[in-house]
Amino acid sequence: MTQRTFSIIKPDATRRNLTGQINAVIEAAGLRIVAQRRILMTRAQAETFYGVHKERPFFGELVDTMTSAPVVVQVLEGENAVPRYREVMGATNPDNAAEGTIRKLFALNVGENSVHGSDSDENAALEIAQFFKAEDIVG
Ligand code: FUP
Repeated sequence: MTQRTFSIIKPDATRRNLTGQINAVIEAAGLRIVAQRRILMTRAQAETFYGVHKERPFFGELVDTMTSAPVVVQVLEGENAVPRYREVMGATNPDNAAEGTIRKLFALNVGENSVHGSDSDENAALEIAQFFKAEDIVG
């Protein structure tokens, strides 16, 4: 089934000029980038986006990190895009990420792990809607 998921290329990766290399891994995995924009997230955007983590001890640091440099927000489309992209990203902590995954290839540590990808269809729809208008997604 063709699905969409939401992706972020995070500050640690944009800072090291890895946008193109990460996009190449995404495309080689059969996912299509159907919308993409480079932005500097505001604290309010990051706090909304990571709202589920607001009680966690790392929340402040997470918001600091996500607003520290530009990010690239993306909509990816493909067969089972949500689980497929999770597979391509690898485990949250790069120490546990499988060979060939984006996080194994590029992530620095659990807090600077280069990419975000939605964990369910429901969250994908909410996350896409936070950053993109329907007419800006061209599949
Ligand atoms: P993921 O879905 O793989 O991005 O992982 P989570 O939703 O569990 O975590 C979201 C973000 O919180 C991570 F990408 C980085 C940050 N985080 C930490 O900084 N420390 C942790 O122990 C767990 C997550």
